[in-house]
Amino acid sequence: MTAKETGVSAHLFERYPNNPILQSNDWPYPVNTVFNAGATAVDGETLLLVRVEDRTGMSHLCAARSSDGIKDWRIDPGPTMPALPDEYPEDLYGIEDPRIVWIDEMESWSITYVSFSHGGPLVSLALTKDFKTFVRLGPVMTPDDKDASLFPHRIEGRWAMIHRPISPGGKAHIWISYSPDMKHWGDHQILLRAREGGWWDANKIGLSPPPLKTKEGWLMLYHGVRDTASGSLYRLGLALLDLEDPRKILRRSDEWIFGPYELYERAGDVHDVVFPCGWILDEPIGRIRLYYGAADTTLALATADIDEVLDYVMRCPKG
Ligand code: BMA
Repeated sequence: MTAKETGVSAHLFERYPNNPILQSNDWPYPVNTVFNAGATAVDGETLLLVRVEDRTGMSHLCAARSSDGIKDWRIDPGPTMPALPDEYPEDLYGIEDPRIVWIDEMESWSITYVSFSHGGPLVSLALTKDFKTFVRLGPVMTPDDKDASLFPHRIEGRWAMIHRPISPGGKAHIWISYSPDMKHWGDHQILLRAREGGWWDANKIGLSPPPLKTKEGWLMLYHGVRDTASGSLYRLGLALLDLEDPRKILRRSDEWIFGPYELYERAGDVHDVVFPCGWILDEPIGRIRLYYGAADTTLALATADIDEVLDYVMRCPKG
């Protein structure tokens, strides 16, 4: 497929030909849609924590496991991580869009997710050792805030979190904040600004999957939301952050590198959305598996060669 056919200049990510890989009729219980999954490797298998929207319109998270990360998914028989509004009032209208990061120091995975509270969407944090029981640390960012992920280790002694608050007037930049204990967050600052005017990523951007540590820096895939006459258009771009100090942006792609093109990305409950929350690097073959929600309806997979992605981002303008 040429670049022209996919509508992007950098043909880095290749769609799995049998997309979507998971859809609502694969689920062991009645649901509306399955999309926006966090991803990680557990005991040599791929685990996806899938956002499942039920038939009330609210979402919970459900684990799906597969040995090749593509097919033969074993899906938990019920919600793995339900919203628990009686204990956690911030979960009132459901929980959404998890990002999963293995934290060596805690010997646990962190899950940053959106709790849809009475006051709007906010960022909550949980830890798990097995994706069966979860230690819920509660809200860590106030509304409106989404698209959050921890870094896998402390940076100069502090935990760091990328997230996306919305400013009055609807501008949404990507921020970074720090914490000594994962509970109290401060030292908030803008990490990556939404561009302005006609850019594909003007006015509203957000982190997609967690930052990926590479030899060149933290690789960041982010979404840009274009406001068009027919609604929002979600596309993806790349940035590279300094390994020692991720507040330094080393590179940023001018062009989007992936966007809605196939019918399952263009049509669904929300049209023209590609929304990844997880990626896994298969180290031995040097390929990234990117899991993304397609049109807020199904879950799809695209893969890329990590060296090609890094070559591309290193040729992008300085951030
Ligand atoms: C964003 C998030 C995502 C969703 C996207 C498109 O704000 O809420 O969960 O996929 O909108 O609807």
